[in-house]
Amino acid sequence: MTIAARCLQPFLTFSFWRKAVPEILTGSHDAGDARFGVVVSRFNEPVTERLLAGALEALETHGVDMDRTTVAWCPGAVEIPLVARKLAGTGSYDAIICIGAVIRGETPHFDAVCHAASDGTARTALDMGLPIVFGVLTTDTAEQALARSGGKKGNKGTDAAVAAIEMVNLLREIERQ
Ligand code: INI
Repeated sequence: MTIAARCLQPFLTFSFWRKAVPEILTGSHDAGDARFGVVVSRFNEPVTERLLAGALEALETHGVDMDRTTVAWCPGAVEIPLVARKLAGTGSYDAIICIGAVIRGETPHFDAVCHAASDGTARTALDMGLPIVFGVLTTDTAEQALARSGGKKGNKGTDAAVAAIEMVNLLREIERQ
């Protein structure tokens, strides 16, 4: 900083012509004391168990106490929203992480399963006022699903867990306003 700029800085900072700046709110990735519920569907289990492993590993890495974490297994992605809603309704969790794998393959009702899972999850989050994070893969092939569950394209379970932590902290920041 030049000497002139250093001399002017106090005036610029405190004067009425200072440019207004927005307040920025962000959620940290430090889980602190937050409690998480995880819903995972059994359909395409070779994929969903990899997603679950990624999610639990991420939670632990960010400081979550596994003794205060619940994992609920359900049949398929269609059932995820109801289980998420029930977990949210207990009041015991700060966020719910939803994990599943819908693979198009030859499945004629692929779109219906995807919509039921995604719309139901989004609605549950709004109804319950809680972060309900969508870690459900929707892919055309099993190879694409494996690549996104700890393969070449990362792990969507990990991403979902990190998003859940961030959302808990962002909502806390907003509530502190
Ligand atoms: N459920 C899934 O989680 N993934 C799928 O790919 C899938 N396919 O392809 O059909 C699937 N179907 C089952 C569905 O989620 C329900 O469990 C079932 O319809 C009973 O309600």
